Amino acid sequence: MTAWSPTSTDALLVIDMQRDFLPGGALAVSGGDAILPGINSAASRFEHVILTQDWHPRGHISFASTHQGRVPWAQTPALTPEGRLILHTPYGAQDLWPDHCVQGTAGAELHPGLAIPHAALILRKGLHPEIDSYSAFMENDHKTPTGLAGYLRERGITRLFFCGLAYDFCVGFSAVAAARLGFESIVIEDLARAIDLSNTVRDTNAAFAETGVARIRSAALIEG
Ligand code: VGL
Ligand code: ZN
Repeated sequence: MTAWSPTSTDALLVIDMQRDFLPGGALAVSGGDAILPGINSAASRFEHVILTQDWHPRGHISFASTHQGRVPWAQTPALTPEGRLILHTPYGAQDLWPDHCVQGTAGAELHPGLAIPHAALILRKGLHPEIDSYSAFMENDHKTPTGLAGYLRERGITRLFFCGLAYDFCVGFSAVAAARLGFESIVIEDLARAIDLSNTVRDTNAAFAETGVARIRSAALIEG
C-alpha cells in the first residue's frame, strides 16, 4: 500500500459536513456520522484544511419545493427512468432535492462533532439562486468559479485530499473539478459516504478514472 504523508503543499478539503447531510438532517446521507471521527483525525495531520459549506438562499433552484407551481418561470421537473427528479435548466439537468442548507438555519451549520479548529477557510457555495454548485471550485454551469482555485494557488498548494459528503455529488464534483484545474486530487474513500441515486457512484468512479483522481483509504495517510 502506498503511504501518503501530508506536506506543506497539501491541503485536506472537508466537504459539506453539515447538520442537514448527517442523520436527522433534511438531506441525510446514510452513515455520514460514522466518518466524523476519521475526518477529525485525518485533519489533525494536515497543516492546511479547508471546510466547505453548502449555503443556499431560500427558493434555491435545486429545491424541489421551488418548482411546485410557486415560481412562475420555473419549468416542470421531470422524473428520469431511474427515478431521479430533475429540472432542465439553461446549464443542463439539475437534480432536485428537499430544502437543505438554507443560509443561516441550523441545518446549514457545520456539524458540532467536527473538531478542526485549525481550518483556515470555510468556503460557501451554492449561493446563486439560479445556479447550483456541487463543486467547491466551479458552479454547475461549468463557468462560474468560486475562487477556491485562486486561493489554493496563491498559497502554493498543489495536492488536494478530499473527504466528506456526499461522495457521488459534492466530493466527486469537487475532486474532478480540481483535477481538471491541474491539482493532484485524491479522494479518501472511507472518509466519504454516497447519496447513491441510480448510477451516481458508478458515474463518479468513472469520472475519477477519466480525470486521474486517485482513491485511497485513510489508513494510507501517515505522518511525514
Ligand atoms: C450535496 C446534494 C445537494 C452534497 C449538496 O453536498 O453532496 N448534494 N446539495
Ligand atoms: Zn445543495
